[in-house]
Amino acid sequence: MTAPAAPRAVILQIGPLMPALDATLRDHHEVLPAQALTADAPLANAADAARVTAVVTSAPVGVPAAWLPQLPALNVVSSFGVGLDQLPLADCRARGLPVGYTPDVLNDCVADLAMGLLIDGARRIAAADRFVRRGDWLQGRFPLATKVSGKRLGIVGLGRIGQAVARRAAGFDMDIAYTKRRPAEGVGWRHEPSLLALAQWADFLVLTVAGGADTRHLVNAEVLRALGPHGLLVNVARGSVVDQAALIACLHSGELGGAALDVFDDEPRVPQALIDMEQVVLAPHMASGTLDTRQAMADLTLANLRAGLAGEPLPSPAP
Ligand code: 8YV
Repeated sequence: MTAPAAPRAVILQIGPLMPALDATLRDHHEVLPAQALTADAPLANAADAARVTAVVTSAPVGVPAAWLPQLPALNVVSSFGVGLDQLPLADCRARGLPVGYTPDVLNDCVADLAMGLLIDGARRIAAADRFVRRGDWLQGRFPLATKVSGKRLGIVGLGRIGQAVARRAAGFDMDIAYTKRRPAEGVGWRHEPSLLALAQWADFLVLTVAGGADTRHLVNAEVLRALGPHGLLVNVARGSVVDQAALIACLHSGELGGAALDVFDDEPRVPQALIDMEQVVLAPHMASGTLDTRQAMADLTLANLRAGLAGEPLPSPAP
């Protein structure tokens, strides 16, 4: 880790982090592990919970709001990742508790993977790899795929990651439009207020919008049907943004052409129906998963932790 270590603290670590970050935390602090997804209380021992001065977690795991009252000595929550949907921000704010997260440093890698998934979904690279490995090439040709360059790309949520996707897509001569509550400032791409209209127009629909209650099942059966039998859905946002049952039904019926997914409803469980479909590309929530980016995320997680423990403003506070 290049970031300096925080003063020694009692850290509640929720879920595993990257091994180097785990090790740095253990080297410099007393670390008490907890499992956000299974426990009602952060720790079996309430006396231990009362000693916790910092929580370190990751974006997909977050912090259960019900745990906060059980952690009276807490000074800071530091989350590894950009997503805020699993963090009890309002409760933390009410308590004056700083929350750190790691935006920006992952924009490139998430956008790179979005483009990779898009190209794979259209050109069927993973399916072609399976075709060659099975020896099917000896029997005949691989089916023709869908052209990528010059197509219509719809982006749902033109935040920092969405804009990085758009810049990459411009290199593929794509016609780019996006949906967002208000037009993004300083960008030349077309704003389309209606998601349904965007899906109807687009060949490829890429989701980069934040997760959470506001966007839950934003992409429903109607939107998927609008994208249509030749359309491709790419999701690097959150599983919750898509109605997964509707997605499976539309792929089955052929009302939607294909999907390339990095995120799911109940990770790491992926429905067998998706696994069984050749027109679906599957990835294990790995969009930010490069050594370079995860290192930068770890550094920022530690920097936020250190500042919070020292009572200083966080370098990257959650909004
Ligand atoms: C995870 C993510 O943080 O940043 C986010 O919101 O979902 C990811 O970058 C990463 O997969 C570690 O769990």
